Amino acid sequence: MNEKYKSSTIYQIYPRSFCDTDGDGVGDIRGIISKLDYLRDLGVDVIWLSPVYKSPNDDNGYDISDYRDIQPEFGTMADFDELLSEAKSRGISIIMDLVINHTSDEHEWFRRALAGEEKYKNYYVIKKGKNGKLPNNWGNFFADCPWEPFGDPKNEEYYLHLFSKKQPDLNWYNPEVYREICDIMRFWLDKGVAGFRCDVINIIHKKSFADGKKRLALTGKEHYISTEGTHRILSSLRRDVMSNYDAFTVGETVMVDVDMARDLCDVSRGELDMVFAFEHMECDQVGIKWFKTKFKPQRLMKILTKWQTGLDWNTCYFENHDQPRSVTRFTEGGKFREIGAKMLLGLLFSLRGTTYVYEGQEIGMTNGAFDSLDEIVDIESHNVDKMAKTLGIFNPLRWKMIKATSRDNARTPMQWNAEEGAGFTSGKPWLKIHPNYKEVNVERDLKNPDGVISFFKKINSYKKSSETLKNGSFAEIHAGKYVYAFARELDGERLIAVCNFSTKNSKLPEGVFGEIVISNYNECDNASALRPYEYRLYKEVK
Ligand code: TEU
Repeated sequence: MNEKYKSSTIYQIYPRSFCDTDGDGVGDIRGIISKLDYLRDLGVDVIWLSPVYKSPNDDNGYDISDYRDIQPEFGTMADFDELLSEAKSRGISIIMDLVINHTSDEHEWFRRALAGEEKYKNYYVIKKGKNGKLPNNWGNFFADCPWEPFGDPKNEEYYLHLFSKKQPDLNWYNPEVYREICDIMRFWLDKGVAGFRCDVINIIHKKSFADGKKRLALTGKEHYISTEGTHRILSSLRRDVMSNYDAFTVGETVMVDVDMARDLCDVSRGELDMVFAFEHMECDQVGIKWFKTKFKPQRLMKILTKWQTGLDWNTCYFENHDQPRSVTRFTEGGKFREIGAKMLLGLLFSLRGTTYVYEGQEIGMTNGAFDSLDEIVDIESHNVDKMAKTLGIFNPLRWKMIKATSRDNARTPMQWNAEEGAGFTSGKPWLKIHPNYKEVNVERDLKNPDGVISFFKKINSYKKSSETLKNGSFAEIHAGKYVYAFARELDGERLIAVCNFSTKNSKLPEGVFGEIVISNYNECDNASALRPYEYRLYKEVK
């Protein structure tokens, strides 16, 4: 991978929620174009664009019905081309979301399969039921049954869908599928995109369809997580496609441990360039993500250290379109919202790896303010509610679970200013705008020299200019109940990052010293106490 991508600051845009220019309540490509100067000023090098392809929107674009066309709500291919060239002229590259575990059931391949064309039937995973029963006992990511009757129920055939029933899984045993996907990748790379974020990429190849070991969630996963078949496909994609372009891949790899992640992005194996792992996103859950427990900073620290020391190159992220907002999740918020958001950014940029931020994180946007399930759009949340109901869980508890964890928490429209519609839309927004937009918005934050954006720019440009922060080694110094400190070292230069996850002062741990080069408090002092949510970056003075 070209080194420039490794040290890029990558900004994820969820197009539906970013900026709407035609008043239909849904963000669009022209909206993104209108914010390119803003992104350049933040110091963004690469945009990861969540899906903009044609889609019936069962899963907000992660169900693609045409990989070579643009969703009309978002604009046209001409708009996309303009986005690419306008971004390029500002030094910004774009990576696309590559969703190839499944297509939409409205994709032409699936339609032709349903119409009886054998060729296309073989593009999908279609299995016979067993004596009136489903093909196997597997579970589904969206709290559904993963098998749906295919065509005439008399045939007792079912298609596999690990996500919604409008997202049939592709059959990666079929070389035609491989060829089609290679062509799709070349189509976008030839246009000039800088690569792909590969959706649930480590589950595409299923090594068997036998019953799985019974589990609370995702029974059967041992048959498809990071299989040898997936490894083979990934190295072929590199050889046949990626190696011909100046581009990179980042895989969304679910349920991986450090060893699996290492194999999936090992340079000598030549598969992915980097991976998103999830263990740190699970630090506040018991078993499954819907069972949240009180956030204990030390658990997060331990997991971060484990990955920083176990994997040579990490992706560093605290947010994306599937996760609750980090400032709500990892800080007390309220009066600590801004300082907490800055501390989390300080920590994020101090870690070793490529930094990924999600739209709104640069102003400390919070979880959505939803009052009931009626305000939630996300299919996963609705399915979970249904399943929990059938298990006899009462509504107050169901709603508590969904409110804390729903993916819509991160999908509320971007808050640009204090006007009605938050500067996101002049129409009716597709998802409720957080009522705090009057205080939490880009325009207001930009005016404040101590705003979150100003700190974002500071730490981002420091990282870009510091070889030590970019490439230095990582060593934990302290991981206490509230305070985390670690060193980054290169060619004799030593930087120490320290942060306090408490609403109270905490003692500065031993081994943290030097000259403060960045802090999220206005007046840096070298006192032995860290203030609430204080972050400091020290440079050792020789
Ligand atoms: O997500 C895959 C995934 O496993 C989870 O992060 C998912 O969001 C869910 O919470 C599982 O419980 C990717 C995309 O990021 C997500 O938006 C899509 O819905 C999904 O794949 C299917 O394409």
